[in-house]
Amino acid sequence: MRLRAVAVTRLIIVSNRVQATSADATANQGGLAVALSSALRQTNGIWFGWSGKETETFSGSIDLQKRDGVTTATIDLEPQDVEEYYNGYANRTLWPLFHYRVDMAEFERGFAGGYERVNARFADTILPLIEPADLVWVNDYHLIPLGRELRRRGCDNRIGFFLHIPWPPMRLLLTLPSHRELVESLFAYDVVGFQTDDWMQSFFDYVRGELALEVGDDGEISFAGRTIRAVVCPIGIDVSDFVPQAEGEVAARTCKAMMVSANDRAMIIGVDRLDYSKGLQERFLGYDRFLASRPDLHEQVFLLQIAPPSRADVQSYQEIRAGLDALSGRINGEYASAEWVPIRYVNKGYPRDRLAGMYRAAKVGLVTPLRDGMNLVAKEFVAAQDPGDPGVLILSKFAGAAAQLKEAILVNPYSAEDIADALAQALEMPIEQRLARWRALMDNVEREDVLWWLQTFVKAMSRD
Ligand code: ADQ
Repeated sequence: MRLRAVAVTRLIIVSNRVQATSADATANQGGLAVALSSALRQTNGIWFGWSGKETETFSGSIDLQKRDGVTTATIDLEPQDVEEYYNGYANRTLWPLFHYRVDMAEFERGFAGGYERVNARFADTILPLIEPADLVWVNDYHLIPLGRELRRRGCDNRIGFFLHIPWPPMRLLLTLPSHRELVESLFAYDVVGFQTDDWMQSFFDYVRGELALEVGDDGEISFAGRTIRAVVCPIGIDVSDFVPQAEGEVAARTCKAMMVSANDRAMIIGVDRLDYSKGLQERFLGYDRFLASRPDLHEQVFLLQIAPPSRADVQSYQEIRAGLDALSGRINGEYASAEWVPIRYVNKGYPRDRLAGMYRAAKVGLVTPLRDGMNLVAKEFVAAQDPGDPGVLILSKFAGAAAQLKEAILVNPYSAEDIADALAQALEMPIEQRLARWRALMDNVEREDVLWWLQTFVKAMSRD
């Protein structure tokens, strides 16, 4: 990806994990890693974060590397840090709560303590790397208090924070024992970015309702002597990299192989990290309902669900995996014939070029998270389509991407009937309508790509 005159100032990007990806990397890493490594390629910045490795005793020693045009700086964490900060507060407290799953959120003081400790460790380690003119960009829910920790250590650079996941409604956030401290720590930043206006409005509800603050026309909010600006800045994909991959040789071979194996059946594709927020069980139940209501289409369609396991150390993720194994087995057992299996359920990741070929071979992209900050799979599906014969995107109303991708068939992912109806509509959609919808979707995916996201956020951060 070429960066058109973007950051004049050096960028220091901080996120939990640092995974500079080469274009052909298998991406069972999240969308954040994919997007940031694309964005940082050919810039002169540093990407700082946890190496993913553990060490007996925290030393703060930094592993500095230059890979694929991106300088990365990583640190190892102690096992207790990983348990309390990463598996604990980030993945068992904030992730479920911010995806509206209070029922799954675990509130443990030990987790909160580990979260504060690791954020302080990040600040200690990163501070010597920061030069006076640098822009510091902190990413995601793992690191909300990092800006405050940096300020406490005397950092007066411009610091921005971007939240990749939803911001929860005020009444849900109130269930977090330290909600106020968490929100107040955001006021250490200069700019706070959200994927959609919906998430930003939930944040405003909290600062108005709980902190009794006013929100200015420009999203400005003042508290304890500091003023932050909240902005909406939806993340996109690296179109200039992904479209050529979708049109490349590997994708063409993969697409052809899929077509042969599909044997004239229409393929519906789902690609998600195995996570309860992605609505996989509800999706399978919607497909089950579709099969029940349309016996005429049996043997003519199949669902390819690709779902590489993630966060396998967390029990709820083990449970969802077991649940999906059982459900796909039940549906296949009920409908399969000697020649046809209705669900092909694959628990592994694929290189991006092969993934692009699979998207292209599909007639329907089924993207139905129960709640998602954005969802990059929806955008990748659109970008990978054959412009002369595009597939149809079915998208959850509750994905951030729905605010941009309005020409998709938008569904309520909790409703099996909604999903079943949308599948029938997508599979029977006339070519003219498919073309018109795809063109409008692709215009958006091309216009608001990852470069646009990077430039828009950096511009907001640079503004005095
Ligand atoms: P994620 O929850 O990880 O990201 P998403 O945006 O869909 O979700 O990104 C997933 C990425 O992983 C995509 O690029 C996809 O291609 C890749 N991927 C998934 N399964 C794969 C497989 N089997 N093989 C290869 N690649 C696979 C978080 C938030 C999202 C937000 C992003 C970016 O939860 O809402 O869109 O960050 O901000």
